[in-house]
Amino acid sequence: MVTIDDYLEFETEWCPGCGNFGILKAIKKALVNLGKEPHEVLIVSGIGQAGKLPHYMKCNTFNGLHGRTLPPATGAKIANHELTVLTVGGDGDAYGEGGNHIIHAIRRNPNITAIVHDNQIYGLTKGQASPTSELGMKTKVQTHGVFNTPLNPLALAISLDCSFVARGYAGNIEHLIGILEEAINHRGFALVDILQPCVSFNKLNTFKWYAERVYRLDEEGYVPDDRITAFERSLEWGDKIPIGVFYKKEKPILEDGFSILKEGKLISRPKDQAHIDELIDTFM
Ligand SMILES: Cc1ncc(C[n+]2csc(CCOP(=O)(O)OP(=O)(O)O)c2C)c(N)n1
Ligand code: SF4
Repeated sequence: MVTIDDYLEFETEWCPGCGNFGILKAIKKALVNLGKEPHEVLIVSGIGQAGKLPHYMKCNTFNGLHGRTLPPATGAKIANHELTVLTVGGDGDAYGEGGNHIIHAIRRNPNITAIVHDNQIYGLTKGQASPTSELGMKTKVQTHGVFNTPLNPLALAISLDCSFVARGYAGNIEHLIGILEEAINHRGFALVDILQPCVSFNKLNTFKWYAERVYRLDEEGYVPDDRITAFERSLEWGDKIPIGVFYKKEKPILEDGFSILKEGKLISRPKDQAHIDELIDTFM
């Protein structure tokens, strides 16, 4: 039986107290609770502090370009649709540099879980504003305060009828584990935006700030099956910040469109090297 030790512990380069530690623990625990062995899992990351996460656990990993987690993750899922595929990245990676990709991944609906460490700042590059930074937040670059409207990832995803939309909080690991389990089990594209305090560069959205505001949707009897209600809830931000599953819907996934996958994994099919060489030659 798989245990958390199978995913191994590594020394990290994260700052002490960073919200990323809680997310790493929750991802490992969710995978163990679902009985997933490391060889059955692929984690694709981009660049950033969040993008380092796959370096700190043993499983299949791919660390690609900033903002470009979803194209290789989608390719890998098509090549081996039996893999459990997760992507991880920061809010800059997912919604800034990768903003185009997330929109089209939602439309395609591959069976992938996209995990976003949303610290509302560019952490690795030492604290510039990101797409989710609050209006007025001052940084070393935005010295007069952020004046671009923050992107609301949940509202965006729900407006595009994303098949699973949730928000977790790195300060409530038990709750986050449950959300991740549900997201990974969901058949379709699942966006899990996680409030992740960056203790070094975001002095506004701290653990204390969140602890005073975050509340659980499930404790209010919320049912995540209505798109309009979900959209309304996604706009709630300020004195009260909801966490949990906002919206869930069953719909056809990208893999359903490839009938050849019913015959088994593409990677298990016999390879015709002469045909591959012929194809490569067409690019020369
Ligand atoms: C295309 C591209 N643009 C910019 C950079 C420089 N860069 C590397 S990490 C980073 C910010 C990362 O912020 P975020 O994605 O929010 O992750 P965090 O470090 O906060 O976890 C930037 C701008 C890059 N590597 N590639
Ligand atoms: S800079 Fe921020 S996000 Fe990066 S490791 Fe430190 S606390 Fe975490």
